[in-house]
Amino acid sequence: MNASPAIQELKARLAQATAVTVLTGAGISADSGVPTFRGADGLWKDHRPEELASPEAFARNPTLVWEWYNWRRGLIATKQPNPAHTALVELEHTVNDFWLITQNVDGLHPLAGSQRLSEIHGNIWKVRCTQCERITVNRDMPIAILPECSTCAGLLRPHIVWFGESLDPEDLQKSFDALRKCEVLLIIGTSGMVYPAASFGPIAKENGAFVAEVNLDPTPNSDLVDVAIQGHAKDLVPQLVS
Ligand code: BV8
Ligand code: ZN
Repeated sequence: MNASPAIQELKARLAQATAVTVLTGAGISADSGVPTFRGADGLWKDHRPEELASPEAFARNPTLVWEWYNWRRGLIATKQPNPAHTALVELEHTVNDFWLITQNVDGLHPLAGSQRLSEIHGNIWKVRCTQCERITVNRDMPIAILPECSTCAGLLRPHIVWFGESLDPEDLQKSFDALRKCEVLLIIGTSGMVYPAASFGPIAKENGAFVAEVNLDPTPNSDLVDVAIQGHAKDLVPQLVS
């Protein structure tokens, strides 16, 4: 089908860019069957995000928080990357200076083969000891509740950035570098509500990047971007990259 002028322009810019940064959110995994956070089938529908994804919730009731993460790990374990994830791996191999910033904790980008990426909100398959801070990959399904560190017997928590917690300074630095130097920033499948990721579009814009958005719906970013393309990421992203 002949692509719209917006898709053609974005495709051309991606083809000639030497530095491209991509920011993804839950929408890119929706086509893999992973529920989004704030959509109709939202993961949060029976829980408010702050209710469970916060250090206070974990301190108050670690068992409930681990039960919720076990449910999510079980769900995500059955999901595969979709053509949008795969297209970003292709883009990573063709663009000279590429960086992927994802807010997703589902691990589908690394599973698809993305290597030049920052998982700025962590990864649901990683756990961190609350005592000795050791980070390990744990794919137990389900994880034993309450999980203990094999080194110091401390309580393990998901290695995920909860609301009210700061992001890893290294991830932030890497993200800011990528936002400053990119010629094109492609924002895919995020509602643009959660900070600091919500400020990444404006930062790239300030630095002169061509900013584009792929989303089912308009978002707070839509007024800012140079091109907003509406539709499913699994259909649109491969068109932009091929
Ligand atoms: C921090 C891990 C400093 C948990 C997550 C008031 C004002 C401003 C900021 C704040 C405030 N109050 C508090 C804050 C700070 C807070 C924040 O931003 N709150 C928001 C809610 C207002 N941020 C923080 O706390 C961050 N830390 O700021 O540190 C600090 C330190 C101390 C005290 C204060 C501040 C930490 C944020 C990280 C939180 N952790 N996840 C877990 O997953 O278990 S965030 C969570 O939301 C996920 O990571 C998710 O990725 C992220 C963003 O959501 P989206 O990815 O955008 O998903 P969503 O469902 O919202 O949207 C999906 C989109 O896809 C939609 O637009 C939809 O249309 C589209 N879509 C759907 N299907 C498709 C599609 N698009 C294309 N194709 C499709 N098929
Ligand atoms: Zn430990």
